[in-house]
Amino acid sequence: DKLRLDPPEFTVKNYACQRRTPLKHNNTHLTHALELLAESAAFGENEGRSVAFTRAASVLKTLPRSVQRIEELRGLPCLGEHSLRVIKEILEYGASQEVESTRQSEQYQAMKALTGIFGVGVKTADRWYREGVRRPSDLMDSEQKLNQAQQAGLQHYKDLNTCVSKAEADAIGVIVDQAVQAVLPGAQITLTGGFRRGKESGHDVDFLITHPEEGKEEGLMPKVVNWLDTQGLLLYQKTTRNSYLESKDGPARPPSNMDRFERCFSIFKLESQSCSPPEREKSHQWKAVRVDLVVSPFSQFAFAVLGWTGSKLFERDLRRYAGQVKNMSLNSHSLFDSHQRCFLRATSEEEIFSLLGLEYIPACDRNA
Ligand code: 8DG
Ligand code: MN
Ligand code: MN
Repeated sequence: DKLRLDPPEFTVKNYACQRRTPLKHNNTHLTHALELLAESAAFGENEGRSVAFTRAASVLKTLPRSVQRIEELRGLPCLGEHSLRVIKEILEYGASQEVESTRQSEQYQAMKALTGIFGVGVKTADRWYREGVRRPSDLMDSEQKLNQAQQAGLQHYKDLNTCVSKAEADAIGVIVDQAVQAVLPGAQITLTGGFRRGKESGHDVDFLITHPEEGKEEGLMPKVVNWLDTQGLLLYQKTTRNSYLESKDGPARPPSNMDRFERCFSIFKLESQSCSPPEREKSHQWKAVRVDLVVSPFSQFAFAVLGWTGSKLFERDLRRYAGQVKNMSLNSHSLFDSHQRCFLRATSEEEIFSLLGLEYIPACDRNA
């Protein structure tokens, strides 16, 4: 028929790292629905299904205008039968029954609330759910054993579930820079994560720390953390040391896609910035804010920035592209060419994209 002969409405590349995904797009009503299904699948520990919905949403984020008819999606990658059915229903009726019933379900709501506690993952939340826990407040007077992270998460539940603004992220940046300069002059900090991609708010603030003289950064994290702690700026912190092993031929490859930098998961006590006096009296004068700190050797800095800027799907596809298309292995430390059997050095993100044969995608267009 005639429709079949028309050229596709849109063309979209397969991997998220091959396309530009800006922060603002034209299909939020569809992407929110698909992302809710992705979240629900993750709660059910069905990662494959979760990634499939996330990919479908991500493809819609790259389209230059809002989708009106399902036919316009013909030929697009990553849109499976299930995603298409949901999209079609929303286009025709304004909502999807599956999405709405998931949103209303006791299990989804409980899992959302419980995994919203810092330190609580899907496995723990699911176990609690099966034992009858529904809300964070159910944990306060229960027998459930909580580790230190979870105790802090419960204590600061409200603050940690309030978005962090860019202004708050910048204020934290000033503090982190002070701490870093105090213990290692000349060290450099870089804002990574969602804020580097141009987000105006986020669930935490991510920083990467390095020093232009290789080796100077060793053992830096405990000193920074100690400085912050002494100033009374930390409500919680867990530091893990660098477990990255150097071998003769270059850096050894970590076994998983978890990286091996010195890092710190923390909760900052951020003094209120500019609340008007009456507002200050109502509530406490500080806010608990999640902050991730990572220390990278200078030689790995470009890989670390690329790896910690996200989005998560963008990172996943960068690695998948490197492996499947280029026979290379990419992580936050290095790029290994399996064919030439050697590490490829790079000192900028641009260089890494180029080594992968990819067009450079700036951070603001990595919101896949
Ligand atoms: P948000 O905080 O505003 O919600 O968004 P985000 O900044 O994009 O999310 P994030 O959870 O803070 O993660 C930021 C980036 O950090 C993301 O691209 C994934 C990356 N990241 C982790 N954990 C690890 C890890 O263990 N290794 C590596 N290489 N990257 C990680 O979150
Ligand atoms: Mn973040
Ligand atoms: Mn983070």
